[in-house]
Amino acid sequence: MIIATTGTLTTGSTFLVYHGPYGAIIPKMAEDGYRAVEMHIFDSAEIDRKELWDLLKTHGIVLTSIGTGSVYDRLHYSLGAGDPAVRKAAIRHLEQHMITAEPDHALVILGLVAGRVSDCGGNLEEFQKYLTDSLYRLDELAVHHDVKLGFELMNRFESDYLTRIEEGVAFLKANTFQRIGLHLDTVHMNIEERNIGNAIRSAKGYVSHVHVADNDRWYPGHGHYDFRETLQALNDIGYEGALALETNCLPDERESAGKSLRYLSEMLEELSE
Ligand code: LER
Ligand code: MN
Repeated sequence: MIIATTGTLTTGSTFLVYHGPYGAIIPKMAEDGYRAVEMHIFDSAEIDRKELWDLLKTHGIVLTSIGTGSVYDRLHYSLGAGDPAVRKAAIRHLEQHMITAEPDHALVILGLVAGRVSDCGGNLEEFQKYLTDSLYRLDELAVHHDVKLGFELMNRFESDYLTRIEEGVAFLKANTFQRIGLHLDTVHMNIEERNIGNAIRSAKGYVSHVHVADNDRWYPGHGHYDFRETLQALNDIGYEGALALETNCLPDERESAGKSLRYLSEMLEELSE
């Protein structure tokens, strides 16, 4: 497992770890000891991809994943929307992220952008059909760009479709996607799962990405989430992907980055003993 921090160009929010221009935040991540990052990007067509990739290579940082949810908040793009133009715009938008992800064959997150049944007038059957059709199209594009996709299971307050691991596994088993796996998040599992360790173990072969944050979205070790149980279960199923720190940068960026890295590194070390 590799510990990835998070970064974004967006400033003025405490959500995620490093905020600011790539030229400022990527050197800081490396200085703080990180070797991997998940970048949250509003629109991949607007960023300077060459600058991003040159900086990542110069500082020895792997791009594990791209967070995509801000387009749902800002433009309400949704893969299960009733309006075909909205679904098409969402797919076109996500393909731009796949192009950004190409050099490291990174994973593009399908979280908030998957949408909600309420985006489809509350019609569950239509929503399921539209979302599944969109996912098959994205899956083809992911094969073409040689990248991965992670369907994020989110809690009931942020999603109204597929919130538990059991449901996510059943959905993937019922389909034949080549590049789509489940993306877990400790904050969501903490709300939705009865037994987190057993739920993770039941998803063997299906987990492609993991977000980590304590139960209050601060750095791991701040609250009462049982990271030892989660890391043990991920280890048990042979998970070798990222633990991406989707935390708030509280009390400040450097302290949250440092504490997260120390806490998780020590726990991973214990597991490997
Ligand atoms: C997105 O990755 C996520 O986990 C959401 O809770 C953020 O709103
Ligand atoms: Mn998440």
